[in-house]
Amino acid sequence: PESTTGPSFEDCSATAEWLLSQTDIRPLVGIVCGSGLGGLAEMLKDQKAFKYSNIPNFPQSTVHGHAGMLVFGTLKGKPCVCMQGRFHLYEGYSIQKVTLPIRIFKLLGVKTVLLTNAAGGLNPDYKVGDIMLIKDHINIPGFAGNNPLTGPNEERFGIRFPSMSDAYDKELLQLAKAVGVELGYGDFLHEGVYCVLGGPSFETIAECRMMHKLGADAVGMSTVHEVIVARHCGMRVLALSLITNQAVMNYDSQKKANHEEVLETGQLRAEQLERLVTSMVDRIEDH
Ligand code: 6GU
Repeated sequence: PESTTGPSFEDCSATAEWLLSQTDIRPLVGIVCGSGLGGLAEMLKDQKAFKYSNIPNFPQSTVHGHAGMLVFGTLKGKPCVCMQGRFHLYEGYSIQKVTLPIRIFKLLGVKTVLLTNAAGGLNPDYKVGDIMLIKDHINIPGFAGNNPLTGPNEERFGIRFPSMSDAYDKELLQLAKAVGVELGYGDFLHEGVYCVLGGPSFETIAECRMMHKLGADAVGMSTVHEVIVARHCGMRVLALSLITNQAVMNYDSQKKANHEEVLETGQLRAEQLERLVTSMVDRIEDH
C-alpha cells in the first residue's frame, strides 16, 4: 500500500475541475456499477464518457468484468455520473485510492450515491439472482485498522469521527422497497447486512459460518469503503447487492465460488437491477 495520506484535497479538486471543464452535465446522482452490472452506464442519455486512464489522478481498473469508464449523462432527465467499474483493495490500491472517485463525486456536486455490487449469499433464504438492499454493514478490514478515513482528517470533506449507525439512508431504503414492489420484484427483494472482506480469495467455509453467525446476510469485496467516504462528506447512500452465488456453508458441498458464476448471474438479473436503479433515480428528490 501507498502512504496512509492518500490523494490530497487539492488533487481531488484538480480532477473534479478537469472533469467539469469537459462536460456541461452537473450530476446530482452518482452511481457505482458492480461486477457484471456495468450495463447501467449504457442507459445514460447525452453521454460524455471518460476512460479512467485519461482522467488525471484516477486509478486504473484491472478486473475482467469492469469496464473502466466514468460516464456522465442523464437518466430519466436527471444529471448523473456513473462509474462503470470500480476499484478494489485486492487490486493493490491503497484504500484511499479505492475511494477517491467518491470524493470526486462530492466535488462534482453529487448529493446521492447509489452503489451496486455482486455478493455471495450467506442467508439461507437468499437465492441466486435475489437483490438485497443493504441496510447495514460489517467492515472486517476496518476491525484491523483498514478504514478509508485513516490518516489526517480532511475537514473540508467531513469530521474526524463520523457516525455509521445512519450510513444507509432510511428514506432511500423505503423508496427502493416501494419501487421494487411496484416493479414486481417483491419475491426476490430482501433487506440485509453486507459484510466486506479484502479478497481476492473467496471465503472458507468456516469464515462463511462465522459471518452468518455474526449477522451478515451477504459477503463481498467492495462498497463499504465507498459508503464510509460518502457518509463522511455528507452524501446520502443507497447500496444494493445482487446475490450472484450462495456462499459455501457446509463441508458436504461440492460447490465452490468462482468469478464466472458471478458475472453470469449479473447478466441474468442485470435488466431488473438496471430498472430498479433507473426508477430510483427517477424518484429521488434533489436536496
Ligand atoms: Cl461468495 N464472496 C465474496 N467475497 N465476494 C463475492 C462473492 C462471494 N460472490 C460475489 N462476490
